[in-house]
Amino acid sequence: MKIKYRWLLAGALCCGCLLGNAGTMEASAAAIPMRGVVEGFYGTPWTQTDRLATLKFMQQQGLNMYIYAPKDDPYHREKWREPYPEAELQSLKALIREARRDGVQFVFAISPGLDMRFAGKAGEEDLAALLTKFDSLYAAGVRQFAIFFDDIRNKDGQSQAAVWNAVNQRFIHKKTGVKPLLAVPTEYFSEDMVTKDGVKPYTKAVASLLDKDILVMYTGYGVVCEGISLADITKVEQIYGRKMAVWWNYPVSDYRRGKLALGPVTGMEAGAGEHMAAFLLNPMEHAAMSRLTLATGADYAADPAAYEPEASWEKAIGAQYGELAPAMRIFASHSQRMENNWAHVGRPDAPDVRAHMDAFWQAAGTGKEGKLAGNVLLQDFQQMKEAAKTLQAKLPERPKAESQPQLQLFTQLADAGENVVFMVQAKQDGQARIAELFYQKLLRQSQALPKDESVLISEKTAGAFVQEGLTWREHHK
Ligand code: 14T
Repeated sequence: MKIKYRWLLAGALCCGCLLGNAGTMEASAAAIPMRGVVEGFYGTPWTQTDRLATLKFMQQQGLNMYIYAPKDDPYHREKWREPYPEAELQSLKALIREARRDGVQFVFAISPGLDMRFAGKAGEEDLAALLTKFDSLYAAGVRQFAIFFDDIRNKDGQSQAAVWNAVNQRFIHKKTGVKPLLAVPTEYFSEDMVTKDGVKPYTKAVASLLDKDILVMYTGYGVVCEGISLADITKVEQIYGRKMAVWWNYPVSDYRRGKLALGPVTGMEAGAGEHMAAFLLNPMEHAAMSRLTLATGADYAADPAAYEPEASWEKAIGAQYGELAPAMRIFASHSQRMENNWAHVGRPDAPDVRAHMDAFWQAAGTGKEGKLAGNVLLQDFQQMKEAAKTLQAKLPERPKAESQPQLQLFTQLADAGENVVFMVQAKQDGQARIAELFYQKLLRQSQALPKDESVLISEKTAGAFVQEGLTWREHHK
């Protein structure tokens, strides 16, 4: 009951003030001035309900900026020139009103780079179209704007800078009450800004031409990377001649959609926060499950020097899941690391369980020690299964729907892992026929696992252990 109540409180239908100060983060003097969420992922944009609930949640967390930039809102990117239809405009207005009530600055972003024309008459037309679009959103109540040129082919820094500056001078400076313009350049991570010979031409052009009062966003040394080092952010600060705004690509999961990113913000080097004009987290398309990370990001941005990822994460789990916290801690622990060929961020999945597995394989065949290591692992798998069962039964609707596939896979992996231990123990007890039965079961279990990457959890821990069990069998026939 308690837990459902908390979710209701944080939901769209209720009043955040009832929550009192639970979970509220007081921003210290050292807080990063602008902190919040950039809805900037590819994939199904958040619903109106998601956004309204997130704005309330942000207020509770002391987050003060929401950038509206869903890649797959046609009127944000592909059809950026077209005005919002009346219904969509009404929805945006409701968000703008809610944001104001919540003390959150609503920023409207546009991504015109797919087909914007920069030169001659066509260039003037497109600039006019952009200004008209911004005008309509100003009329709707927006008081801060952004122009993004990420993930496009055009690398004409001079022309892009001319657009940012023209909008800055003809719109941002002219309208009353409008806050500084935000910009995402095409080279938006530091590895892409420089070569061994120095700053690349695009970045050089933008950095030298861009009006000094325009805020520039960047994602770190990579698009999705381990953290922000002091050296990196000061290097980019030097290049751009201003403090940078950080667009943090965690917990966003659009490049690995089968996985939930449920860990804390990590990798922020001491002192880096003092150089951030803004810290904005790009979330998952799963709004409810994004909240664990968002809460830790709020803690980080409120006081970077005092931030401790583990403590903040524990606090967030407790505040958001109440009596379900122990189960959620186990599940979330197995779903933190986001990694593929080019992306790598987040703590490793369940390193404690991974260590138990390593100890188990070390001890396999060593009699008593092997038995003990196996029993430790059996306990882990038991806890995992119980956690999944509890969450399946008791999670509120939204988080349950968002984590359903991963909860199911989590159960499958724990079942199969348990079976690996049984198989190895039987074999070591000299019970070859029983070991064979466990192996047959393991085969069936492993064949029932998803064959693609559409559902992912604990790839290098619970996931890998199943494969390790099969490999072990190959060597112990
Ligand atoms: F604007 C940027 F700061 C940015 O991060 N842009 C996109 C962003 O919308 C997306 O959510 C994020 C994570 O996938 O990364 C950027 O998009 C990319 C970049 C790549 F290099 C998507 C795929 C890539 F290969």
